[in-house]
Amino acid sequence: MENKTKHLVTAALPYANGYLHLGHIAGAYLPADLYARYKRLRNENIIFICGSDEHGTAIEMSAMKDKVTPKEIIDKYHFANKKAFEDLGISFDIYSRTSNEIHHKTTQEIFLNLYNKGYLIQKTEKQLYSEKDKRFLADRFVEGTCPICGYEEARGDQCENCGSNLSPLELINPKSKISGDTPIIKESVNYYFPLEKFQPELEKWIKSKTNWKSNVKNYCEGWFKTGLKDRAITRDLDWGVKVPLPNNEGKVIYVWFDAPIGYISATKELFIERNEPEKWKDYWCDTKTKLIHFIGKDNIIFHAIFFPAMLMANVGYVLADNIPANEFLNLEGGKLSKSKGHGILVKDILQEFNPDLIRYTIATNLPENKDADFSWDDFQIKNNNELAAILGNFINRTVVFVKNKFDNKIPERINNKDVEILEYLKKQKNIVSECYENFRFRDALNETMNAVRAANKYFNDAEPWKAIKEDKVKCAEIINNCLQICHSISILIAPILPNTSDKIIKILNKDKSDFSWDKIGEICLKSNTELGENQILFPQLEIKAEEKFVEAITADEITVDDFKKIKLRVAKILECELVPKSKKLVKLKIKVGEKEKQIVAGISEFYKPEELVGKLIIVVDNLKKSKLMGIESHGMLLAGKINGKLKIITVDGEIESGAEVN
Ligand code: B3M
Ligand code: ZN
Repeated sequence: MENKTKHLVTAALPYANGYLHLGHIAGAYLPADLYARYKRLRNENIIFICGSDEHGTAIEMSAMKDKVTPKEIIDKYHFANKKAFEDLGISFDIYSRTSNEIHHKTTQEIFLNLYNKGYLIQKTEKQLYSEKDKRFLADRFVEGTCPICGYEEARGDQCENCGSNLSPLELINPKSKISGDTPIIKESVNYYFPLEKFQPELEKWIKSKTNWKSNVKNYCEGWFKTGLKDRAITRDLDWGVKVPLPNNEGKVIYVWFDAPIGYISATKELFIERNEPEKWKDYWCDTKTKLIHFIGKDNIIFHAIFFPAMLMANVGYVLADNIPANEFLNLEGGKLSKSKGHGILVKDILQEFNPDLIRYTIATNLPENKDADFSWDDFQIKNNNELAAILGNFINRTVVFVKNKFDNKIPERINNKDVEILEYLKKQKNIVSECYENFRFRDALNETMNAVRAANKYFNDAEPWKAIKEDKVKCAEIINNCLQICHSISILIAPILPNTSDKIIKILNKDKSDFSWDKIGEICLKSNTELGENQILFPQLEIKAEEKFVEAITADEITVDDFKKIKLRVAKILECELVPKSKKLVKLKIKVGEKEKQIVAGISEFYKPEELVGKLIIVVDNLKKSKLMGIESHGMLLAGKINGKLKIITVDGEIESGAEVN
């Protein structure tokens, strides 16, 4: 085994039953990516692990609701989320999934190991069972009358009306949500993990972690005070990892038991891909590994208490070195979390905006110590006043100067005396490193931008536009410095702005041979090299984005009455034109019965305006007016996507515009 410290970085496995939103990114994935990229630039040994969490009742429920199989649900969201991560530049070494066979096997091995060591406790409990559905009905699969307030649609785990926590057995008139069947009470044996037994060991372990964030330690101390309780790790469900013991048909392992094991199985898979199938042990079973879990605060108990206890019981596995959990990111003041139902989806915001701008804005707003806020105004300001005005400006003014005054070639440094700015960069690099090492990513960003500010100040103070007239040798040295600084900056910003970093390297016409953290502040560019083509890194952003991407993420089931509120009508397209400067939008004039109105739709990638005129389509007629890129839209047309291609919903045959659809 290698002697060097190994960094095993994990980011929480998102459930594959919904799209990723910015709250997810701010909570776990961007900080993890910043850290991983920084470590790679230092040539440290690091692997970065993630994947989809594809089990749990939520997925089985979504499948039932949509009348599809759980497999269809997880495939849809797994691939969509994998792509969103890639497009945002989240640089996992592997993005695996817990439905993979290797994961089922690994989970079963760990479960069996605990069983064989005598850790697991069997408990017989009364549960609701539907003879019609031939299954036990877990919490969410039953509905009935709340014994506290009388609400008739209370769930098996909670009454949404009065907020009481319930167990399915307490419901009056329970009914299966699958078939409406009235369940009977039947006994079921489930296995429990003895968490209580591990409390002293866990407490001692967490006490020794003096560098953990206080929010994480406080949560844990809170749970210790209440006292840890044993936890059921099997469930009477269909979907999940099967319990690997005889006479346990119809039982699966609890999702929070299998999900963190996903980190281990994904590591195995990574090294199978790399043709070193045993190498995962170098990371998971060696004390020289630093295991770091990036998560949101709602997952602390599982990563700081439950999973470590599982690993303690298994013996031989490394425990977390740190768990830099974040708080929540709010959107324009409201919660961005999935449960609240509103947020900005990563896949949507990526359609219109530069991924580096998204990364940057989120990085400046990371909810490291308290909840933070994302707003569209801030998004625009970050682009125009920081990325364009500070970073873009420095690169551009340097490159333009070289083009105009030095024939687009890197001028020579003859005296090589003016090195103070390079010394400064070396020091600043250490300050930035310090921030990354301590998971202070907002500070890392600020200190990074301070370096770019210093670069601009150097340019201003050195006044190359004067020097070019008075002392050409001096001017050459100033500009040579500025170009070396551009190279240093491309490295320094790389964790945060990886695409921009690549662009700068291209503009400098440089290869990646000196692209590492220790080269910041060094002279790496050769004189007389011709520069590549210049480009504006951050064009001004003037889009009124406020109303754009705030979409409902998950819709709950609706009643017929809810549906009746939506007025769907047949409409005829009269005119259609592209919206200038937008990648997707078209403006349509439509006729709905006697009335004419304007709507805006994001379909220009798939239809030419002239193809649309004359078509009969279906619109939501009573949608609240909104503005898209400053243009009013008074409705929404219906369209569907298949294999990434969008198709407008049209009508079959003769039906007149204005007809109601229901
Ligand atoms: N899937 C919860 C979540 O997405 C859960 C995390 C698993 S980490 C092992 O927030
Ligand atoms: Zn109630």
